[in-house]
Amino acid sequence: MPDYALMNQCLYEGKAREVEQMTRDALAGGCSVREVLLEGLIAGMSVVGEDFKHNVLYVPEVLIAARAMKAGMTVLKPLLGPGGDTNSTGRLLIGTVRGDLHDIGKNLVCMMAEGAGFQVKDIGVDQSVEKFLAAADEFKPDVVGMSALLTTTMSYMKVVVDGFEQRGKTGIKLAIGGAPTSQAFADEIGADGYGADASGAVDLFLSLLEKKNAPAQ
Ligand code: B1M
Repeated sequence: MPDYALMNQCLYEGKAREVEQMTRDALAGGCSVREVLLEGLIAGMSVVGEDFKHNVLYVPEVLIAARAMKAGMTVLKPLLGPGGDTNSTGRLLIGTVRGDLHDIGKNLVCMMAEGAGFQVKDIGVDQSVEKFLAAADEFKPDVVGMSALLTTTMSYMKVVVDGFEQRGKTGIKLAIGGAPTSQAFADEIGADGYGADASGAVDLFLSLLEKKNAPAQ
């Protein structure tokens, strides 16, 4: 059993190399990708979040911790990569909405979606409605996913939803996620669904795909 408390502490202190090595060691020791992700990485980041909230940590420390988290995620990514039944999957366009620079959760969603066989186009952070629309024209997604971590940026999701509505969505399903969002908020802004976490997001994308491909009644 890996010392997840130590791994969490290393992540907290931003020791990227140590976190990367511990991630490798945990996998080599037979731990599942899911366990290492949840117990080793996400648990450590939650403590960072709490201390950030209470002004124990400030932006530079959080950025360094985020870099350590990404180092661990880089090891896990190939193991979450495409495999399985690619016939049942679709195309996902995803980005963090305008004004918002948070991308760790979005990146995790991308990895899990790729793991489920989705073709993923990630347009990055701080993306305007125009960028979402232009990327959709080019990539032709089945699902467009939006991420927001700030209460001040989540309202921009409605701008994106409205942008797609005004243009006629042509069957594209719109999904949202990120800590301040909820199913109630998705309903309020007219999005097609909300995913609470990365695996919930993948379940959502799959169910939206099923709805999209269902024969019209
Ligand atoms: Co920011 N930050 N931050 N931050 N930051 C939060 C979000 C905050 C809650 C911290 C706090 O006060 N406790 C707070 C928001 C408060 C609020 O709005 N209610 C906050 C703030 C205030 C800010 C700044 C304004 C701080 C400042 O400058 N004064 C600033 C804003 C910058 C900006 O975006 N314009 C800022 C900056 C930053 C950093 C740059 C330092 C860094 C981001 C680095 C990066 O992402 N590259 C950062 C970080 C790291 C955080 C915390 C600590 C961690 C976020 C994270 O990565 N979590 C965060 C506190 C927290 O969340 N506890 C915080 C781990 C990740 C795996 O979870 O992102 O929730 P999460 O993603 C989950 C789900 O939400 C979901 O699945 C993911 C995986 O399970 N999900 C989706 C996400 N997207 C989805 C999309 C989907 C479906 C599910 O479908 C499409």
